[in-house]
Amino acid sequence: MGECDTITALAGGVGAAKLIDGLSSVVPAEKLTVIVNTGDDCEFHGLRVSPDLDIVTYTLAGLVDEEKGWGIKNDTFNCLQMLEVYGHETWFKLGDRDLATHIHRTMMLRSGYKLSEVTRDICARLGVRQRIIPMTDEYFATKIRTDKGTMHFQEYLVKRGSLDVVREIVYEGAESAKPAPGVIESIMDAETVILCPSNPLVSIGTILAIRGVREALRESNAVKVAVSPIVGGAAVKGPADKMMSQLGIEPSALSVAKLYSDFLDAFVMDEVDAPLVQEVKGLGIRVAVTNTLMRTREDRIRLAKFVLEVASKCK
Ligand code: FO1
Repeated sequence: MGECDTITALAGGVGAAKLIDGLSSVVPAEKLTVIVNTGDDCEFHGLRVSPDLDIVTYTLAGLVDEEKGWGIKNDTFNCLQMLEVYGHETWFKLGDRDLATHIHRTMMLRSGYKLSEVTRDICARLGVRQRIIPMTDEYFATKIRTDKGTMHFQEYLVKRGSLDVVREIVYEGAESAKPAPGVIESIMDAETVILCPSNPLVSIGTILAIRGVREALRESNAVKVAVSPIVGGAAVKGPADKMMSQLGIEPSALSVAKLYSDFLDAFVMDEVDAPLVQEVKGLGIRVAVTNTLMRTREDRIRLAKFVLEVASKCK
């Protein structure tokens, strides 16, 4: 792999994990740090579930269910079926092997370990050598205010199928949650910071809502490159486009670039969005256009290489 910059990636769930998987095959493990959204974290059946941390960790460990992009491949759901017999809500599909992760995490948290320590332990046990850091060790919950009431993001997304009209995103805990150890340092010390193609409001937006993160991105000498999760006005996955338009933000790659324009050096967007190039450049951001869809492992690696090339041209 030769000489390589130190890289810090800001990540949400499935889209981010694919790019990080691509990066992992071109960047030595010890050079890659991933800061992960924990706003989606939720308690189910008394257990702490950290979906985005698990998606990234399972992907790098080669355990992820590739079809769904989350959970463990070939998992079974016996425990969940029995919970249903006992009358519990089972809309969040936790597999038997996945449950072991949540039991282990919850036990460690109850023994007094921080989420960042638990994450390090899980990574070590699953053979993941990249550094994965939760954005915060403290309470933070993404809540969605809709006409049907305010609900946790997972309830909005999974239980109710993101059908409610979003009126406001509430970052509960943002005033008090401190960045986890290594978050600010890894942004300040990196040569390249990559904002993965994740929902700019509820995945990257939550990380940016943590005290000091946005300031660190502005101050860091790293080259900062984002990959658009919006292609041709639609989200590649999830409700980002719907959420943006319901909140009065046009769902476009340009809008994503605007959300990051105070610190971004370069923006990678899909070739279908080539007509927006001049407008993004008008924000004072370099633009590079490529096929950003990651259908195969080769696509992931190709996009990762492309992003690194764009970053190296910004130096
Ligand atoms: N997403 C779903 O759409 N349905 C599920 O039942 C579901 C279960 C689940 C279990 C563990 C896990 O780590 C992730 C899971 N996800 C599920 C994904 C998750 O809700 C979201 O994709 C992320 O929170 C958004 O990044």
